[in-house]
Amino acid sequence: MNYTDELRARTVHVNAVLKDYMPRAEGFQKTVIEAVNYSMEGSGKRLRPMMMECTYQMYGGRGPVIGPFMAAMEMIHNSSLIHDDLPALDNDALRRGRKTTHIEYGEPLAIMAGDVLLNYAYETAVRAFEQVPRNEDPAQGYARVAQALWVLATKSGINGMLGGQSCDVEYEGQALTETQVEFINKNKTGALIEGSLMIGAILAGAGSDQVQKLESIGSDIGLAFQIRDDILDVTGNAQEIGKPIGSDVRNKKTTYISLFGVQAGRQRVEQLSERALETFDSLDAEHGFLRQLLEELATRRR
Ligand code: GRG
Repeated sequence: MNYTDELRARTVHVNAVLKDYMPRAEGFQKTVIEAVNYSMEGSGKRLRPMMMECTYQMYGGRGPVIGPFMAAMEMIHNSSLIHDDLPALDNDALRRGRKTTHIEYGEPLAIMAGDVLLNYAYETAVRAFEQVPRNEDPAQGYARVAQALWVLATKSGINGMLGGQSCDVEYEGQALTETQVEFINKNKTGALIEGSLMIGAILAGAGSDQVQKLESIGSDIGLAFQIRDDILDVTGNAQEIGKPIGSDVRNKKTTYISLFGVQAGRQRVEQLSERALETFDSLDAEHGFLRQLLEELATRRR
């Protein structure tokens, strides 16, 4: 299968996994669940669960234990997008080509939907304990799920996505150094990508040296991904990326692009991608599709 067909097939597969784990909209709390499902149903690229499943397969992982973690990671990512679009943060009305959750459901319910989705992610991830394969030592299977849960929680938290985003919000309107911008990008965007690559490998039983290398690949790719996002915010096509451009200038954000310009941004993305691919090639296992996916992210247009 060529890369484009495989990307399409893998996206369809991730969407099917997500559908299995989404909550049913029923009961008095039906509307907030509808808001949660609305945010998840958009045409997201599903990169994080896709990367996670790739590293799982790369180290010989088989079976359904990965499913709850794939869904949980996308839920955490989506909860962050709901909150990121709120009037108090980026104040965006469009995401993935459709109305953002607070425009569709109102601000109070969108705040709740973000919280509900963040919590539901953990309600979902713990279901992996039920999926530990019966044909291997259960203690080893449970230990892997516990370690994966720890990575999921820490990469999302104050030393990961939430830490980076908190600084992004607090420092808005201030002149920042490259080190501060890099800290924000590595955490608010890189941490979930690091976590995704690591969790797949952990659940498949890869050694800690491999998991550490995947963390460093995730860090480089995550930083490159955010710089690419900042480039698209200046040069992108709003229709193609499904959200308005110019958000960083409007919100007075210091980005790698506002510091050094688009050209330098492109060079930095290339440098980071090259380093990530070098590390990828030094791993003990191969995955042609994942390698190409990581390569394509450097030049993505949406
Ligand atoms: C309630 C969990 C929670 C979080 C609040 C707002 C916030 C904290 C964090 C925001 C972090 C953030 C939005 C970082 C930007 C990451 C980024 C580049 C997102 C776009 O990712 P894509 O391109 O989007 O993968 P799709 O739509 O394809 O999924």
